[in-house]
Amino acid sequence: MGRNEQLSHIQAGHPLDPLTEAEVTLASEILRSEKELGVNIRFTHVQLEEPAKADVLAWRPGTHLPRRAAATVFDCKTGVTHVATVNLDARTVLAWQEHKTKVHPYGQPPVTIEEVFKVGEIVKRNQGWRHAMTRRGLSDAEIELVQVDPFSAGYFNREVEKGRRLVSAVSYWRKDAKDNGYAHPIEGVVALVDLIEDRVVQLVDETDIVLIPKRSRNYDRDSIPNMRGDVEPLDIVQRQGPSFSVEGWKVSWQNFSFRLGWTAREGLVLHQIAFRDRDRERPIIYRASVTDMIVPYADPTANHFWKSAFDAGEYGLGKLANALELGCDCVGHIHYFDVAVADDYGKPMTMKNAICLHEEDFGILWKHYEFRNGTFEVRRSRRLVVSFFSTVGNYDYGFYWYFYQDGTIQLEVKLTGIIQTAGVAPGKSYPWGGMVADGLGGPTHQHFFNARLHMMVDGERNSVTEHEFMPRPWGADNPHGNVFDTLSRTLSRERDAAREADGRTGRYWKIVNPNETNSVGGPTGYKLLVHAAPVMLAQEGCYMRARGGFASKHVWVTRYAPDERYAAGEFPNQHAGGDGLPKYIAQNRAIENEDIVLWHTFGATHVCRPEDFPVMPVEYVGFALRPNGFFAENPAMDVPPDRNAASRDNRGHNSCCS
Ligand SMILES: [Cu+2]
Repeated sequence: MGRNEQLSHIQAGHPLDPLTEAEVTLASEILRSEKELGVNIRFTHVQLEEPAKADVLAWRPGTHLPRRAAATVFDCKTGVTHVATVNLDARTVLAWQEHKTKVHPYGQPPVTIEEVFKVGEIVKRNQGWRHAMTRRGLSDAEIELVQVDPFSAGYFNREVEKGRRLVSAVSYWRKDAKDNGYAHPIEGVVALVDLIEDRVVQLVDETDIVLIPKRSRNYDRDSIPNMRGDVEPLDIVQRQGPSFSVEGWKVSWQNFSFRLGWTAREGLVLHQIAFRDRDRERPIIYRASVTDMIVPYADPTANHFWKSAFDAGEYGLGKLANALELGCDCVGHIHYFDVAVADDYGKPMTMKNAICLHEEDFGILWKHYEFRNGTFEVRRSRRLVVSFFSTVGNYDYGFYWYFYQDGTIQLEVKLTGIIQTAGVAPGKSYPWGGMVADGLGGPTHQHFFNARLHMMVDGERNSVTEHEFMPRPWGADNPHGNVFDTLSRTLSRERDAAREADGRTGRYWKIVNPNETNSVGGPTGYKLLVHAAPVMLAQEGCYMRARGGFASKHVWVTRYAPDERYAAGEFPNQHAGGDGLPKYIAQNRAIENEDIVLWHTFGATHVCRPEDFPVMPVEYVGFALRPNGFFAENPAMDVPPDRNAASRDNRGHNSCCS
């Protein structure tokens, strides 16, 4: 099939469909020829430039919106960076703008895969670093085996870092190439690497030497000789197939429908989430994704104080996504989506099985036993799962969107993988976190995620209301003392809408459509359920806080603006700070009954424990959106009773309860 045929084929699709391999190729070819890009050009992404929202909403099948691609490219010998938009229909470059990386507030494109791999060689060529290893007792052969981890360098207003494209490299001793290096951190040595000049520009080699912990802590199956023998197979059987249907990038399931998208930075994007309520297709969210992360560490020593990875903006959750495999990550009847992306050189590649779609049983949906007349009704709940996993260095993050039959939408992030570690001198305790093994500590840190939810509850104009519980004083209106109030207010301006959760008052938020009236006379809405976990605990004025300002509040509401896409701004890598949500809300636009975006920061504060090693059991964080005055009654009353044909009780009978 020629490229034109492939393109005309995809043009029959939806304007939000991700680029095909042919479109990725075409986009980089147009850029290469029109801008005369040479061999030194690197691409951080080539992906769909989404059409304007108004155009998408007005689009009808059979009509065509121009296909456009967005790309960020930089010259790996000069660092000169351009942000480009390509019109794939007209085969022209629509926009070509230089992004200034050498002037304040800086901000570099994300670290590429090529750069991740070259840092080890650059560091190992450096005589100072080799000397630091020798000082710590390593032979030449051991030095060759050292694992060098490039880590985003952050920004600390040091002269050496200004205008440079950098990563900081920390090192781990390994017994052999398969050994888990994180069990053997080499403290007191940090190499700041210039990725354009391919050299170490600053080396920290502390005078005091901390003994390298040498006990191996491996997790591959060969390293676990005695696996438990009492795990029987638990098969998920769906003889008649799944209850979802997939049409291109559109998914339909149990009245829900949505479209899938993908970007290098966010990974999975959900578009146009809607619920069919009898005969009405009711929109809920126009676009949903996790746009950034920050993982600030709370250890002030040389190897750790600067660690504050923005895993989305500095690396790319989509770029580092895993190929999921049947029977491993997901079970049951699985539908996988492959995603076409660009490699560092703008060439197309397919991320096989990047997105997983499947159904799960989820316990009881609703139930009642009426003992007076023997009426017994129970329904089992199931949920639709759309997920992907991303491995960013030592950590692995799973992003799981769940849809429930009662209209609930949930995002659960699964945190697993290997913690950052710190060597601790024998006999000493570790003051900056928890000990995980002899001579091995885990620095305390926080993980923050920011979900951007472009809301569209029953239409394009929504408001956010805040609610909290307050005891009512004794008085004529509370004669028995049992009354308490639910205080409510509408967030009217952006600066007033940067909010923290409060467990004591049970503070919560609703996204409502004040132009629609529900069955009991109120606006239709969805409730945001959050966890009142700590926001960023680093001090005001600290660089990681200035750069990751989005993590200082749980809830933000902005008036929709197409160029306000990321919680930490467009170029958080080495950015001096101040971009993203704090900057967006400084405009203090009116947000009541407007086209609004709800941004929710959630996360975990992680004090490491022995059980987190060598691989951490999954920790869960996230949020949910539940219909609240959206439906006229429980929308899952019409779910039929389950047949449970494969279930058996201890007497061998089918345990079907209906
Ligand atoms: Cu952690």
